[in-house]
Parts: sequence; C-alpha cells; structure tokens
Amino acid sequence: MSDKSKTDNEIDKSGLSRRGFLGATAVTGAGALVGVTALGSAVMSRESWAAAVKESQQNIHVAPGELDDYYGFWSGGHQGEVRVMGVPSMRELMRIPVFNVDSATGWGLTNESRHIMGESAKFLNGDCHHPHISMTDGKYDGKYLFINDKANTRVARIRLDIFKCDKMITVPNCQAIHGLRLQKVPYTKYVFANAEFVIPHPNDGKVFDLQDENSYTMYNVIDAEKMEMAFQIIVDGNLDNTDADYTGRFTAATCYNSEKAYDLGGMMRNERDWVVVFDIEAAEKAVKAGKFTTLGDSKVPVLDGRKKGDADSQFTRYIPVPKNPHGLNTSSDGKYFIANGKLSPTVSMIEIARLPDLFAGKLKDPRDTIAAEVELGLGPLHTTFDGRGNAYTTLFLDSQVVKWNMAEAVRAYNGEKVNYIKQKLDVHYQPGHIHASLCETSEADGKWLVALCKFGKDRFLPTGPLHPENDQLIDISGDEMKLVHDGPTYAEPHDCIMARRDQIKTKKVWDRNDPFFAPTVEMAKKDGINLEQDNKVIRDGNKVRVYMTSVAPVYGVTEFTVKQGDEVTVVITNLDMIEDVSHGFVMTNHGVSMEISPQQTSSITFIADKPGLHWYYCSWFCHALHMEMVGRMLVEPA
Ligand code: RUQ
Ligand code: CUA
Ligand code: CA
Repeated sequence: MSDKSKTDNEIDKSGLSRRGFLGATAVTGAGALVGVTALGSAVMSRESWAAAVKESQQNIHVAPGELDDYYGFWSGGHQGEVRVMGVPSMRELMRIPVFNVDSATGWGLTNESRHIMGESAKFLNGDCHHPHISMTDGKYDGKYLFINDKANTRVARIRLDIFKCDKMITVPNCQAIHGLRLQKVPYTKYVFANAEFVIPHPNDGKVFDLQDENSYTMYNVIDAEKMEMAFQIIVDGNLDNTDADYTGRFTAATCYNSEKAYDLGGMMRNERDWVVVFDIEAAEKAVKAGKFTTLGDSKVPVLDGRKKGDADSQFTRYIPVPKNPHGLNTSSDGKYFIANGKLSPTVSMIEIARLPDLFAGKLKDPRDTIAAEVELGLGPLHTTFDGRGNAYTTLFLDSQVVKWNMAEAVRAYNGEKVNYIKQKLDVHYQPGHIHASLCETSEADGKWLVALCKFGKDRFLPTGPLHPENDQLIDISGDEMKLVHDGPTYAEPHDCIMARRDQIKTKKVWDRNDPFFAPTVEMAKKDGINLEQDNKVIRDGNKVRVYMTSVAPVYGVTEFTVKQGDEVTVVITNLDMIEDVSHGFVMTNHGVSMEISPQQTSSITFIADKPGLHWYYCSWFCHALHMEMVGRMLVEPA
C-alpha cells in the first residue's frame, strides 16, 4: 500500500523543483548545518546588536529587591537536570537534579532519591528534553512538571510545591523517550511520551534488521497521578515530537523515519513522512473493554495503531506531511496541530476540527485535514504562539525566528494575496526550540519569547572548544519582536516552559508528613526512633543506623564508632524551622553528601571500609558557627 511507493515516485519526479533544491540542502546541510550562518546570510554583528538593544534592555531589568514575573523551567539536556530561571531577568534561581547525580543535594546518593529513581538509580546520566507543566482546563495548575529522559528511556515528575523530583518510571518495551506532552483538557490525566527508535520485538539479540512487522516503536500513555503506564500504541515509522489538543480527545506526533531506515540517506528518502494522530478516547475505551495484547513479561496493555492495508486502525490516522518533520505544536487557540517541516521550508497546519470526520471515514484523503502548508524559510523546527493569532517559528538553517499570522497564512494558501509573514528576526545561532510565555495553554499572553539557540559561537567570552548555548529573550509584546537578552547556558536546554509566578505555589519549609521521605520515617518507626527527638546509634548485625537531629550549628550526634566493613546509614532530621536554614552532611573521604532543609529528614548509606578517624561536617552555610558544625566517626579495624 502505497504511501511508500507513492512518495518514492514523487522523489523521482522532483527534478529541479524546490523540493529538489531542499533535498540538496538537506544532503550537504546534514554535515554542514552549522556553517550556514558563517557562510554569510545577513546576520548582524555582535557589536551592532549590542548597540541596538541598549534601549530595550531597560524593560527587562529586574532591580535588586524586585521579583520576576514568570518562572521558567529549562531542560538541562544531556546534563540531566531541570533549571529554574526567572523571566525576564534570566537569572538562574534553582536547579532540580533529576536524571543526574548532584553532590550538593545528594540526589542520586541519598536513600530518598534512590528510592524514587528505583532500578534506574544505577544510571548516572540522563538526557532530558521536554519539560511540561500539568494543566486543568487548558491552564497551568502548577502541580507537577514532567520531563523525559531520552538516554535511558525514562519519564520523571517534579512536584512544584517543593521543586523536587518525586516519581520516575522506565518505559518498558521501548528505546529512547523523546517527545513528551501532557493532556490539557479536562486535566492532565495522561502524560504522552514518544519512544523514538524502532526496535525488534522481542529484542533478544537475534534480530538486527527492522523491516518486518515485529519491528516497531510505540506511543506511550502514562497515568500522570500514579506515574504508571496506562497503555502503549504500536505505530508505523518512528516518533519524534508530540502535543495534545484542547478537547481532550486527540494527540498528534511527528514521524521523520517513515522509511524505517538506519542511515541518513535512507531517512531522507521519502518526500513526505507523516503526522500520526491518536484518538485517545477510542484507545481508552479499547483498553477498558480488554481489547489489547501484552508483550513478554510486561503487563502494560498494548494496542496496534498501525495502518493495516488500507483500513486504518480505530486509534490512529496517518497524515502525510513533508519532510522529516520535527516539532509538533498545538496552537493556543486550539485550532491547529502544526508540524514543522525541518527539511521542507514549510509548516503543515492540521485543522483539529476536521479530525472527527477523518476518524469517522468521512474524508477521502487524510490530507483533507490540512488547512495550509505555510512557506516560512529554511529548517523550521518548532513553533510557538502569542494568543493574538500569531505564530513564531524557528528556522534552524536561516538562524531566524519568523513571526507569521495563522489566519492570513490559511487565506494565502487558499489563493488570496496576503503577506502572512510579519517579521523575520536574526537569532544567534541555529535555533531549535522556541517558547512564548504561557503558549501551551489557552492563556498565551504574548509577552516574552525565548529562542533556544544551539550555537553561541562568538556571543560570549571564549570558554575553550566547548561553547555554551544561547537562550535569547525576545520581547513580543509589541508589533515587532525585539531581542533583549543573550543567555549563555550549559548543555543543553532543548526546551523551556514559562508560567506566571502566581501559578506556582511553593512551600518554604518541609511538611513533616511529606511522602518524599516517608520510607525513611517508616524505617525509623521500626527502629523505635522518634526522629524529632532521638539521637541514637542502632546496630543490626553489620548494619549501623545513626539517627540524629540538627539545629544550627550542631548535630545531635557528634561522635560514633563503627567497625570496618559495617554498612552505615546516617539519618538526619533538621529541626530548624526558619526559612532558608538548610544543613548538609558530608562524611569526608566516603563520597557522602546530602542536603537537609528545614524540617526535612534525609538519609544516606555507605560502607565504612577505611579504619581510622573520619570527620563529618555541615556543607550548607547555616550559621556564624557553620564551620564548627562537625562530628567524628571512628572506624575500628576489623
Ligand atoms: S527536540 S530542537 Cu528534543 Cu524538542 Cu527539537
Ligand atoms: Cu549546618 Cu552549616
Ligand atoms: Ca524521512
């Protein structure tokens, strides 16, 4: 059937058409994408920018004593954390370790964090791309932030009352979770996560070739509250980015490897790949009715959403779009799924109101859902919205952000003479994601836009061969986009999200009943310990548990003795109630470090394998006598 052969024919006929040209760009560009700006498109010099933005910079100046208007949550990419920024100051407020190990807080080292990471605590790396905030009725509810890990196929949740990761799951039967989005309406019941790579099933070391029907990838639907798999949907091709609509029924995802190829040339063979649209309600019904299979030992319900012959499945429809599409963005007015063409200079606007007819079999051609193919420039990757009918798309190859009007683009596509392009702004350089304030919600407010540029080149003081990226802040409140700030960032904020500061409500001190450290409280209970009072050492075979309190500037236990080879668990409860008085605990020469914030209980386990005296000390500056907040462990030789 023939989507594939059809598109192959189109290639043969393409000749010197625009498509042919783009094909060539794609081929040469694949190695030299980076060089495009250097080769001389009209990008202003750093110095001329400096002069041009001097005036507008006043708008973003957040003076000492003033607070930012927005929280920004930045993905830390292959560094594995989430960073919290103030917008518009672009000051970094906090870091939230997630898929990495963090020696300041002890994330990845403490028992509490390792309990949350589960089995996957053995991985010391991660690669996060897409942070998204939970929603109710299409607006941020400020409860959770979810983020993917492409490197180790995980999804994590961060609680936005404490800014800590509280759940993490490994998605089964898949490799590389990339695109991630949340259900917007009626609320974030589901997290949608794309597994990018096609793998054989079973993946038992016998199959290296991916052409037969036992090789596929899946769209993953995760229960957001339980953080458990709800179901998986098998698809044709691969999966890149995804987004959900404002009715709660549909989601869509881009596929760039409809060819199921293994190499660059193969993945660019088809002139069109596709957007796959999912009917989440239909899928949910099928699962409830028990109409699913499972894979191997996994109990997760699996639905088959592949096109079989000419009859599409009940859960999916495949809409061909050009070419190796990347970002998938739902317009904040709820009208369109927008697929960004990457190797095509266009974005495809899929009209969501036509999707019920597509699923009901009332449209002859899936392409009848396309409201417009909008020509924008070279290398469109992601699109964002200002709530005033305009969209903003990054052009990777042109190193530009293009502002365009959606209604006018549709009219132009239908033959009217309208110039839907409002402005093209040079950015520095090669932008990937783009994000405007509140753009993923129905409250998109058109104030600030961040273009996340993959290359910083000459914009900052040189830092050796490895350069920072450049997150540029752009004022979009007026008719014209104005670049107001260059923000160097460490590898690699693929994406960010901004919420109004009133939408995020944080705790200033821990609640003693917080589930974050509940397993440790449970352990203490079994040991007959009152964490808020007791300073005691408990021996249980070769396991030693040291329970202590902390009040600035003293630990409740300032000396203890163990035997060489003992497994020692230090449990500290910080009795300080005063905002900002966090303590730390470092056992020298043991790789042991953790944070204990006001009213928090933290614990860490290590082997006392070196006989001798070992000092421990507080690592967070908590008091004038912080340096004196110490204790000694004696390890007696075995
Ligand atoms: S992807 S540069 Cu990982 Cu979000 Cu588009
Ligand atoms: Cu306690 Cu420093
Ligand atoms: Ca392709």
